[in-house]
Amino acid sequence: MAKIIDVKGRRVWDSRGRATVEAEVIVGRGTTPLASGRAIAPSGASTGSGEAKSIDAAKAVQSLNGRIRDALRALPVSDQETIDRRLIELDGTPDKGRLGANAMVAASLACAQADAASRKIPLWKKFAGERRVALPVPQIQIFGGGAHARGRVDLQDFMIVCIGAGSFAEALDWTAQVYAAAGARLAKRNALAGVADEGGYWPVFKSNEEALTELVGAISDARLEPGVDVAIALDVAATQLYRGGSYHLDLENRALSAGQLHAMLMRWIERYPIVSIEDPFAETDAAAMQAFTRDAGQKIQVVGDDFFVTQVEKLKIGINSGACNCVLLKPNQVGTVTETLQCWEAARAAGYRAIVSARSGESEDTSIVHLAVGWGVPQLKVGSFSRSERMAKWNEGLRIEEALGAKALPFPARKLFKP
Ligand code: 2PG
Ligand code: MG
Repeated sequence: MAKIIDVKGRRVWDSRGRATVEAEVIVGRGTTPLASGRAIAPSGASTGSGEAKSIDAAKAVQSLNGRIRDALRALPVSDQETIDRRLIELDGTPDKGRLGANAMVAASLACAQADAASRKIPLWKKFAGERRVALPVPQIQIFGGGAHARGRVDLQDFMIVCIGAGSFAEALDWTAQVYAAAGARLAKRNALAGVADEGGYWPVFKSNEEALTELVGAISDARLEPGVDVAIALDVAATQLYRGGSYHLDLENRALSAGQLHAMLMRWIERYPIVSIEDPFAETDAAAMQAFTRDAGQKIQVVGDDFFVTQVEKLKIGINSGACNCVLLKPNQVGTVTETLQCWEAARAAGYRAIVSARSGESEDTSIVHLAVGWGVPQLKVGSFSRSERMAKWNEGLRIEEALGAKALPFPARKLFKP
């Protein structure tokens, strides 16, 4: 059985050009190295206040090269739970601020990678074991706004879901067509300001609703049928809009009460082929989240991101009070692989859906794609359809789909989102 011989921290750079941390874990028998695994911590811009706390990258490197290395050495690398428990105990704080959630998540994922490498299996297989798995259905951003684009449009993510696609590869083919069509439409109108942090277009629109009409137009331009082939998913990231008890749509120079935002979103659900809305209300506005789930939850996915921050206690409160029906799973919001898995297991047991998600600050690391496949999480969100930190993940999904071949379970899009 391979044991952890060494852990190294390294300061590297993320997709926003900001310093982050990479962990490298070396495993072997005795003192003979057999294999190694690496992982890079991502970072958010629209972070929930309850997220595990990342620390300065240089300090995270010190954590890895010092305390984390000492604590993990000699542990069997296949025992992810013990590794993660050791990290949690060593940190000893509720918010992971001592070791740093960035150092912890990099270490936790790098151990998983090293275990898979030492057993010469892909990472997804470590988690799936002999279970049959499917590729997750992607949510792919076409327009980016909010905290990722200096607020050009107030809502953060206007995404598509290829609900009629028969495979991951087909979903990406359709996405390429929609992404190109959306870009062409914007360029024609001189409304293209650039691309936002996750590679979606940063549009010059007069209203948030214009993004929806343009998105429907782009789907049609791509010769796909809105609501049948391709549907829309939104991340309102409403915590970012919430000031002084109301929701500020700066682009439209107006502030909405929770009731008005609720009514606006309900109207959009009637008018546009929307299948999923993430963080429709602020992380502190539980009553509004419950009311919205009650009214919209039969029809669409109501996703908690900042609202749950991948923390099982918060998820359980949501489940008991009827807030949301889907949870976003971001390993760095909680700090370890095991705690992320616990959140997914609690969601599944309660009949909640889940989406594995990247952050707005990312890297070439593709571990999360393997987590989604290996755990059987049926949806994946990693940003848009440009910028290599995003494409690395979509392309990794294609490799996994190819490797699974006929052994894959059916692609779950049509089952999840029956038109
Ligand atoms: C989100 C993520 C990814 P951030 O809100 O879902 O889109 O953004 O990483 O900035 O929290
Ligand atoms: Mg979000």
